[in-house]
Amino acid sequence: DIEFDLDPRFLNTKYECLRPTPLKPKYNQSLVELLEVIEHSRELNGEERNALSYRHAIAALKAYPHNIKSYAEARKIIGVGPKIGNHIKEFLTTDTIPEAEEILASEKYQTLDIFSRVYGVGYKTALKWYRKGYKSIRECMRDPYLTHIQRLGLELFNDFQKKMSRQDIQELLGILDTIIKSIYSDCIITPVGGYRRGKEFNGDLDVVVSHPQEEIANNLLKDIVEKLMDTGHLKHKLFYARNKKDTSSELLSSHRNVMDKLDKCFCAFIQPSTQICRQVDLIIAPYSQYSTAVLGWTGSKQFERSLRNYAKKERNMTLTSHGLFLNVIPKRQVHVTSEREIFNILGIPWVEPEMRNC
Ligand code: DCP
Ligand code: MG
Repeated sequence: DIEFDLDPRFLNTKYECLRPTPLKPKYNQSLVELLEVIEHSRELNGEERNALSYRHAIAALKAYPHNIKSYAEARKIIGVGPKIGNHIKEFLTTDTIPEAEEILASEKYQTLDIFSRVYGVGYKTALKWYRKGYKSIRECMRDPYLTHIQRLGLELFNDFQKKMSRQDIQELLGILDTIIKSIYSDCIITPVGGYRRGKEFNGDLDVVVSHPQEEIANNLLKDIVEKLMDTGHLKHKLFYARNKKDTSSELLSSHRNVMDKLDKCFCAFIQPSTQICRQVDLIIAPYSQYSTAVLGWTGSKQFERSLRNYAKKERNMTLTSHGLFLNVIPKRQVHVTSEREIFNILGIPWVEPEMRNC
């Protein structure tokens, strides 16, 4: 048996949030890439449970401190069962995974992969278009039954496919900063999502905006969006939601994987220097929910999922973008003011945003 130095508390766990995961893991890269193909194909087939078990195994491999050398070693990792273990065995002997190769070569996968990248299109719509025989974005655009948002997504496809460098994002942040602070100078503007996790190239920009005065924060979305329209930066509103300001019962109702109830606008935003349309997701958080909103929107999705699961199963708490709650009757909110405080209360070692890339 091969010896390896997994710290059982922080490495070999089913909770990704307990261990640091860098953006570019040093080990097991090509294995991870092949497993990601299978995972994505499960997702495109609507096999969410199965996709999730691949995601757990992939996350564990990304954090693993050296290259896997044997089936036995792989199977010692929590999340690597016989199925995925066998794929790893295939990889160790052939340098590839036959199923992943088949998926990559299949026209169905290639087509669904493209369609599912369209804004507002999930696997179900992608599959519907595929079954109608469409092979390209151009053909989808001729579909007579498109919703408004699907048409918009298809029209914006080329622009949205272009990744943003960190410099592109800084340009957008500069504009947002100027415009938002011209409305209220003490707004707090925090870039989150992949950019905050250190990604070199990003598909969109996610920003959490807050203001110390509750009343101002409550109406901030409308003010910002109006100004962005007036200045000509905002081309289309892809998604716009303002939610009733209510008591704590509302704050608890966001479930796992369901969008939170923070005010938000997903914008198609013109980048001045390139004239490319960029997706900018604006999320408004009341000051009292600021730290949980920033934590919740920093990601990765898998990191968030594991945090919420950990809070629930190991601490009897509920963590959402709106706050941290004790699951006693009646539920009680735990007042938090920073990400670090949330990690402390949950008893999770601090993980830098750059290490939340599971
Ligand atoms: N998020 C979440 N659940 C949602 C929406 C968002 O947990 N329903 C979190 C996790 C994401 C982050 O917000 O990581 C930002 O969402 P994105 O979809 O923009 O994801 P990323 O920024 O991580 O990646 P990308 O480069 O695709 O934008
Ligand atoms: Mg993002």
